[in-house]
Amino acid sequence: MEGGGSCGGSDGSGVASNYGGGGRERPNILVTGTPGTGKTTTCSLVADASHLHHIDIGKLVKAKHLYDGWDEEFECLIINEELVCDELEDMMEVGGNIVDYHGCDFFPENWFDRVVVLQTNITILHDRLTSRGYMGPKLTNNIDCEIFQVLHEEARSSYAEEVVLALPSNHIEDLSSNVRMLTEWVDNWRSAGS
Ligand code: DAT
Repeated sequence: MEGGGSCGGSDGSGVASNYGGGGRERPNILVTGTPGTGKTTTCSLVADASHLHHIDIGKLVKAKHLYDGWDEEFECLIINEELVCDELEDMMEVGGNIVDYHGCDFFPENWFDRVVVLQTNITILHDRLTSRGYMGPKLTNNIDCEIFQVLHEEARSSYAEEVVLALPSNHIEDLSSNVRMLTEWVDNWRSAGS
């Protein structure tokens, strides 16, 4: 992966287990997955439909200089995870955020009520990444990341099983159904205390 399965979740639909903690009035969602799987596209549509605040960690890191340097091999910024978490803390406490990043093991577990892992067929992902100009180690590393389901494993080892949901993101129909399902989940979400 740059810098750094099947449906999880309690019922696979993502709609049943929508009671969260943390005292938030609105849920926080993390959308993760290998670069090119559709995180930004999905987050931006869900954010519009559900009135969530879309936080693109890559953009935030650049804008606020939350990095330690540049990785020459993978041609990406080396993010400072502690600075990123400090930057996000207050917003995450309030809730109503959809966070978009190709990593998930350094955020506090209790920040998220749902962790979505997008997954893309290797041939499709290869086409998306090459058309983005990826080549060499950056391309191979990202493809390997998807083949070995690195983000799904990372999510499963960092968050409770019922919070993690893997979703296919190959075709436009997947995009529509993922956005619809997540929007419905947000609409039905109630904090555990209410
Ligand atoms: P990411 O943020 O994970 O890097 P992206 O949202 O930028 O990915 O999407 C990469 C490209 O793939 C972009 O051209 C939009 C397209 N795309 C994303 N999800 C898709 C889907 N489910 N069906 C078809 N195209 C999709």
